[in-house]
Amino acid sequence: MTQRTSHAVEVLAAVLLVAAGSTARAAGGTVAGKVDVTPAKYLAETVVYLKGVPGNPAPRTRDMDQRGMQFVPHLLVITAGDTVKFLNHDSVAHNVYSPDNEGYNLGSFKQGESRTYTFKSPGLYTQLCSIHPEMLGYIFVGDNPHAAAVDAKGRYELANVPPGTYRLAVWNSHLKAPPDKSVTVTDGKTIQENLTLKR
Ligand SMILES: [Cu+2]
Repeated sequence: MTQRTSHAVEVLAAVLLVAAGSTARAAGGTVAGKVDVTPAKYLAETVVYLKGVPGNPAPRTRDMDQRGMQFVPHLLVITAGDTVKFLNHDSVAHNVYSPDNEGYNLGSFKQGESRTYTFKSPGLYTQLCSIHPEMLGYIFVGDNPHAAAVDAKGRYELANVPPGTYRLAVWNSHLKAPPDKSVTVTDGKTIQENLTLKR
């Protein structure tokens, strides 16, 4: 083997090792289950998330629309570092602000315009419009990407979680969260964890 070919083989081997490593990390395990919410009218405002999952996810941009005098989606789940692009599809001007955590006020803007905000800190941000006090949305900012709103039946799934032991937590707009649960995630396995939220 020439020196040159040998170098090419080494580079290829290194690339394959990195690829294998990232595949293993991407696989991970899954935590899934159902959240039982009483009263059921608050079900849609429920987020299940894992605390302290390591990683350095690439920032993303997600949309929150203002349409029909509502924030759409009503609840948006993102990760710290992500940007939200606020749109306006109504014929009236809307304002975008939140008094929570570090707070923001993106001013008022007309149909077809948009504003962006990058969320640096994890937490729950009530999303309000100063022009229309009846408008209310929620932006849940996780400290890692393993957070999800429940579906219409209360089910959730947190996939591709790197192996480890974490605290499973739940947030709801009106109901007190039960104590966190400790969960141990292993590669290729799904853990079932059902949760109950009551007044
Ligand atoms: Cu408005």
